[in-house]
Amino acid sequence: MMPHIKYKTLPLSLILCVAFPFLCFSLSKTINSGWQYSEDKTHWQTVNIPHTWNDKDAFDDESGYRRGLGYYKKQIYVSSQDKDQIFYLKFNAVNQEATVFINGKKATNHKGGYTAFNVEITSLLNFDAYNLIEVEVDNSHNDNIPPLDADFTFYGGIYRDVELIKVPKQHFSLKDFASDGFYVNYYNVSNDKAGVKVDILIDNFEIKTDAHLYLEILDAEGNRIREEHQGLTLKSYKTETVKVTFPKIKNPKLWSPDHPYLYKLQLTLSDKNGTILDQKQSNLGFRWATVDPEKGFFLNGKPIKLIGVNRHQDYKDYGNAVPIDLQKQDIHLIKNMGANVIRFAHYPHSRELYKLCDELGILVWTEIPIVNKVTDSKTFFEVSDTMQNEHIKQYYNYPSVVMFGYMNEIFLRLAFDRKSSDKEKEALKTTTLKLANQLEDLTRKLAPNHITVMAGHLNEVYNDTGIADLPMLFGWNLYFGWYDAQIEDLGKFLDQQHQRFPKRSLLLSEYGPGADVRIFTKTPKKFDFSTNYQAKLHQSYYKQITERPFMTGMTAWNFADFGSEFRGDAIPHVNQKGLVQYDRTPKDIYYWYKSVLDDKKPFINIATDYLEGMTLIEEELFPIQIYSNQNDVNVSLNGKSLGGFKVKNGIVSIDMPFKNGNNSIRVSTENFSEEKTMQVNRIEAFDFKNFKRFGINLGAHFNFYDEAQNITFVPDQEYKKGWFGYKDGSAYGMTKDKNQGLPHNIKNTDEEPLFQTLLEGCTKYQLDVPEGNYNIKLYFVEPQIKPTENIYNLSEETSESNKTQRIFDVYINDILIEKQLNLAQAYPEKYGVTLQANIQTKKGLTLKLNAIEGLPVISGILIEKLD
Ligand code: GCB
Repeated sequence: MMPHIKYKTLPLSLILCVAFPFLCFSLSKTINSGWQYSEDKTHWQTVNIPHTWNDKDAFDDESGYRRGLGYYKKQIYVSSQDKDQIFYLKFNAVNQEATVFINGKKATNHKGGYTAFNVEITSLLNFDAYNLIEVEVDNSHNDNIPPLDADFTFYGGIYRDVELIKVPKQHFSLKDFASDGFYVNYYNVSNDKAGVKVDILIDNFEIKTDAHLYLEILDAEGNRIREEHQGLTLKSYKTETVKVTFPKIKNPKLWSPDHPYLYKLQLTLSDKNGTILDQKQSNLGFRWATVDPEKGFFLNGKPIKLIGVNRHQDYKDYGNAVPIDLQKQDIHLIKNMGANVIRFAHYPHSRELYKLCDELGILVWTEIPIVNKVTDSKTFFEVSDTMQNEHIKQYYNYPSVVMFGYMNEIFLRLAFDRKSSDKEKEALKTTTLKLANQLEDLTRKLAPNHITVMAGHLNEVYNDTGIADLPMLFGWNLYFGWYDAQIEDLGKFLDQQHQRFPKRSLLLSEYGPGADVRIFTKTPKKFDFSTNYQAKLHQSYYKQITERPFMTGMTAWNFADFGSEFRGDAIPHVNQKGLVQYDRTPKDIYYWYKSVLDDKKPFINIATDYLEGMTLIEEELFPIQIYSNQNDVNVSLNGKSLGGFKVKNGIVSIDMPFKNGNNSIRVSTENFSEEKTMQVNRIEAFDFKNFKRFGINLGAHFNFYDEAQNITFVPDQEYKKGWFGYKDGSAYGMTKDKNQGLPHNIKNTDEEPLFQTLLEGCTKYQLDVPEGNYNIKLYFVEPQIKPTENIYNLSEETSESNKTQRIFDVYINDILIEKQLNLAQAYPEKYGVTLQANIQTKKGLTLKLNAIEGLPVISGILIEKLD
């Protein structure tokens, strides 16, 4: 909406500028389209910004992602009409090192992939001609640029907007770490009054001259409620700092997640004749945030429990080059879930998103990517310092930002380091502390009204070194019930910490298990990747945090699944701890959070991540969770009422007597209802009635829905007469032993969860199917991995290599299917292998794996009745 301006009080030129904005002389435009990109400067292709060269290869099993150089070039025409203007290029983010050339001459080099940088290019331009911009981008490992190491993919490329900025010789400074050239500070903010001070930097690219500065504050309706004029004399070729203090505003409307009321600050610079030179604006939100080690987080003097998410910026099929509109949908989804806080992890995200947090009412923790370890090089220290300067100065004016951070799990690599001597480790601790102190001081100096933060992993080193007491708020990233111990241990740990360090304010800055929507089980277990385990962990954590007043809050890891190239979770190269999938389809747990956090409108969700094509066996009941923010709900199945239920902790859990075929669940309150239909294949035990296809996930306690074949592989069991199961052998996989069991990237398949669990030492498996002709598919993989290939794991243990050869013959009903199957020898490492055969039987199928050497292994069986 156009602000309502009282023209009478403005100089003529300002009136003209407001009425005819084209009269303003500063201009910033994106130049994102039609860049040429090459990896070798020989073969060029046309691309648009945002762009990354790792959107595909970071998910490719064979290639791994290319970390190295990428070249970009583009021509821009500059007219001599603009010869009195000053030109800048602004790169909003290039990962991770960029060298910019204009017409063949080096203009700048920038290190760090997540903050913006500007370069002034005026003297390098040719007028009335095309000018060549070239950018050499490097995302190879660089010991001087954080992050050195982290659990996310470092996609290379120019992945945020590139802007061409053209300004008159006097303008709001573009030189202060690519900030907007002004910084908003609030003073004496309370319910009764609120003060605003603005520090403004103005660059003069000429000899001494007079200018005029005009600042106004508009309310949300566009009414001007404050204005300040200031005459200036700008020194020759200097940057001037101007401080403007507005008289306090009475009875201000405060900003909060529930009422994100925003004022607007508008800044106008004009020359001595009143001609407008430059304009800027910013959101203003009156709020003050504090933390208390006993009572938690306070906003505007009121306690509020911070409950929200961490967010990574990448997105399925886009890498980090995600269109901004798609990214904005994330923020809406997060708000819709009822969250009141986002930790933008582990680096600054697009500025547009912070602006959206201002508007929607979400508190923000933002940080720079100093993750897992540091080095003691001078350059690393300098780059870290510059990065935090850029970060704070570029993100300072968003009222949603209340927390500035600078390190995550900075002792992670040290804790796992088995090579360095004690002396070397001590030296690294000292270096890390030195950098932490330096950055803490810098952050407090640059952002004196913000809360400083840092996050650590489960290790005493954060206490021993005292690093946890540097920031005003310390975040623990805790994975009890995943990498460590049990879900219930969270509260105990936090209580102990609180007791030992009563002056320290705490946040649970990360938590959560991996979860794959294709995996479900009645008996959720650690590391099974089931959505049921995800529900169990999050629901318990929420309870444990909300019942502890000293905890400021919790931010789930992670809002969405994200790319982490070296990982082999149930989907390889993806960290699956998201509340929503990589393409942002919500997992059930997202809706559970909504049911406990958002009470604005009645809400019901039937948790059905895993119900697609479900197979159930005879009388089996399956527990279904229903999520709602209502107190009571009525539930019916296939038109028959199952009764009324009390909702506790947002949940009603019901063992559902599903029938074979389509089932419809209806959940209702007085004036609101929700319905879902699902397909169940109920197979009757002991006679295989309703049986057409039957899949078993060998060695697993969970169901796996295989989308490509549209079938659910049921959990394994010991043989029961007339039914199916193993006669010997033992489960080997994710849940048997943490290290053995960590999921690995299995090649040649998308059905990892089927392969990742298996039976070892099984020589006989029986299915008592009726007479018929069957197609039988057997799934195999050699499960042992070398310790060096062990994936990212926060536990202290390592796996041992005991790679032994296994050779076995495969028979079905005494018919030889495969002689001397030797998976390790005949196939590449961790390669999914299937064997298929048609077998006619009078009664039953008996699979025999006759060992010649070592213990036989098998991952799955799928049988299809042909007639
Ligand atoms: C952590 C890290 C985060 C990882 C996460 C995980 O503690 O801070 O970067 O992605 O654990 O999933 O292991």
